[in-house]
Parts: sequence; structure tokens; C-alpha cells
Amino acid sequence: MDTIFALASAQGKAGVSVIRLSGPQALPTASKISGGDLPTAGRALRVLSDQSGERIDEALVLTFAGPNSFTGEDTVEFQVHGSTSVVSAMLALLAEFDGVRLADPGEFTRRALENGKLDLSQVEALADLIDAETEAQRIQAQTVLAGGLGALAERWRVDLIRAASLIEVTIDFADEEVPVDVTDEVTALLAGVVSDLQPQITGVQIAERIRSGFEVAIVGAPNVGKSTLLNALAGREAAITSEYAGTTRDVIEVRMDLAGLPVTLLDTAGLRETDDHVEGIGIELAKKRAETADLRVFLAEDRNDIDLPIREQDIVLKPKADLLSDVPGAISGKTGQGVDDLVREIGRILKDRAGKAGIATRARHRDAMKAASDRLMSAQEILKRGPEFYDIAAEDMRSAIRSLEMLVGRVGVENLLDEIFSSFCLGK
Ligand SMILES: Nc1nc2c(ncn2[C@@H]2O[C@H](COP(=O)(O)OP(=O)(O)OP(=O)(O)O)[C@@H](O)[C@H]2O)c(=O)[nH]1
Ligand SMILES: [Mg+2]
Repeated sequence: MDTIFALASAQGKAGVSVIRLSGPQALPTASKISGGDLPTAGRALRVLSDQSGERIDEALVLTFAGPNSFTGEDTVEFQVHGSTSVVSAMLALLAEFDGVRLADPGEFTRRALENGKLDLSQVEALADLIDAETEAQRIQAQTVLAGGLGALAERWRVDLIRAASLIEVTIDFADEEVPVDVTDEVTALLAGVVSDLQPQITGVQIAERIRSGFEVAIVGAPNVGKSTLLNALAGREAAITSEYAGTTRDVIEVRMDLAGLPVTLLDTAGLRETDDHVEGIGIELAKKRAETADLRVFLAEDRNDIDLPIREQDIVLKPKADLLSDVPGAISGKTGQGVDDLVREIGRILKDRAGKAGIATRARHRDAMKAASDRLMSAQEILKRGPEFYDIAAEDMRSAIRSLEMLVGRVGVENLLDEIFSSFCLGK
């Protein structure tokens, strides 16, 4: 196994840069360039020198003895001065040693997975955490990274293995007298897992939004002040505004942090009948994006003016509040009137939806949970038909277990059999 290294902190100038080195040669290599043996696990302030003895930097050297490290291998982290020259000298130096090479992208994490330090869902969560820009994204990633999904999947797995093993035993005793009727317990175990799975399956869609952002579209007739409102919300001139109707044609996207949630605001072309070919394309695009947006803010004098179906939580506001005399439910991007209220309202609606997110965050999770749920529901039906169908139900349960194991990247069916036999006394 190669020893791998890479710059773990961001590229460029900084107070401190961290270079990570992991694998069997990590400690001997680090000791060589640090002018003497390093503690196997601990820290030391050392002068780092190249092979000709030239000083590169003085650094804090942290050592971790496997398996007590991120990768599970012996690992060394150099905290050097955050100089691009120091970093490149260090990277060049490390590459000179036999069996030591630059890490591939994600290779440290891959080793952490291979060494059982993280499960697959945690690997995904780590990527999400690093990408997190808002509070909601951070909290969501941390929940999974802390092992939340793995723990849930494990609990389901244990319940299903118990249910499957109870059924297996009944099959074994098929020709004899069954000592106890296990049907009630099996039924209860399956029902428990199925009802746990449902909210998690539906919650993935919201969790995905928290990862990738909610889309909020500003929609209305031409010239009502959509672009002016977008600019007011964004705090900058993101879109062109003018007194000519039909100014905006492309969909203008502005990404922002709204109440701790990632939101992409969409400014769209004003909706109207038009003979202008290009404007017509813009209007079609506007309708399409409004259709798929999570939430729509309509600027309209009257709800009946809107020729798109209005959904329950859509926000409808009267435009150009400053030209009206104290009308409730009006907004002005130009004067800022009502803009704070709108931000609060969008935040309230989206936070409410975000609260429905499950602990599972990806389509892959949803697919695995859906597959498990489908098989369990099938098992529930088959069980009702009586003991002669138990072997088919048992197969469904095993299939559901496999799906849940895929959820966290646990592999192999062997351990399923082992556990069935170890967790259950056959009494023979
Ligand atoms: N008085 C007043 N004028 C506004 C307000 N918002 C926008 N305007 C003016 O109305 C005109 C149209 O504004 P835009 O923001 O470009 O309108 P739009 O809805 O994006 O228009 P299209 O892109 O053509 O669909 C401009 O002259 C703005 O200065 C407002 O709240 N009050
Ligand atoms: Mg516009």
C-alpha cells in the first residue's frame, strides 16, 4: 500500500497550511525530514529540511498511530507556514521518497471508508459538509457525518434480521410442531421498519433541496418591478431594469443565504402575449422555471391576472407599493417597502418545509430505502397467506436487508447468515 500525501488545506497564501501524509511510510518519512524520530502519536515542533539538509520551514508536526487516525492508517500532519513556496517545496520533497506519492482526489477518505472509519453515507456527508455554505446545509451534513443515517439503518437491519431469523426457524420446524407462533412479532417488526422508512423516503426530496438550494421564482406581467425586486433582495444590480415592458428575457439566477437556507432567486421574463420571437422564448422559459420552482412570488394587482395555476403557499403581492395608498400585501423593490416582510415570509415557508427533511439526503438513499420498503410490504402481504409461503417472505426480507446494507455501503450476504445463526438459538 502506497503512502500518500497532499495539501489538506486550501491552495494559496494563508496563516497556516496543512499537509497530510498517510500510510505505512508516513512516520519514517516524516521523521527523516524532521531531523529525528517523531512520537508515534503526539505532536512536536520541528525544523523540516530537504534531503540536502536545507531548512524548508519550522512546523508543528502531528502524528497519529493507526487505526486512531482519519484514514485508519499511520498519519502525519505538517502544519507549515501558509506560504505557496513552503508548500510546494514540501510536496516536492515528499514525492522524492520511495513508496510515497501524491494522493488522488478523495483518496484519504477512500482509505477511511476501506478501513471502516466511515461508512458510505458518512463519506457522502463529509463531501456535503465541505460544500456547505448555509447553516441548514451544515446541520444536515453533520447529522449524517455523526453517523445518524448509519445508526438508523443499523437499527432497521437488526430488526429485520430478527424477523428473518424468526421466520427461518419456523420454516425449519415446518414439518414438526412450531414451538411458538412468531407471526405477531414478525409482523410488528416489519410494520415498525416500514413506518420508519416512509417519512425518510419522502424527506429525501427536501433534504436534496437543502443540499442544492431552494428555487424561488419571481413571476408576473412585464414592467411590474420583478427585476427591481430581485435586485433589492440580492442587494446588488443583478438584473437590468427599465421602463420598457419586456426588458428581462433570460432567467436571472441569484444565489443567496436566506434564513440559513440556500436559496436561488429567479427573475423571469414578464408574462404576456407577444409577437416578438425572442421575448416569446423568454416567456416560455419563465413559465417552465416557475413551474419547477419550489416557491413562487407573484407580483400582480389581482390574483385573477395570473395565468399560471397558483399553489397554496405561493406568495402574491401587489407591485409598486409606493404608488398605492397604504394597501396591505403590496411591495416595492424601488423603495424597499415590504421587502423585509417578504424575506421573512419566504424564510418561514422554506424553514417549515426544511423541517420535513429526513436524515437521508440523496437519491441513492431514497432508492435503497424505497427498494427495502417495497420488499417489506410484499413480505407483509405474503405472510398473511400462511406458513407455507414463509420462505418467499423470508426472501423478501433478506432482499430488504441487502438494500439497507447498500444504503451505508456495507457489503456481503455472508455476515447476514452469520448473524442469523449467532443471534438466534435454534434450540436443538
Ligand atoms: N414606483 C415604482 N416603480 C418601480 C418599482 N419597481 C420597479 N419600478 C419601475 O418600473 C419599471 C420596470 O421595472 P422592472 O424591475 O424592470 O420590471 P420587470 O417586472 O422586471 O419588467 P420586465 O423585465 O419587462 O418583465 C422601471 O422603470 C422601474 O424603475 C416600484 O416598486 N415602485
Ligand atoms: Mg425584468
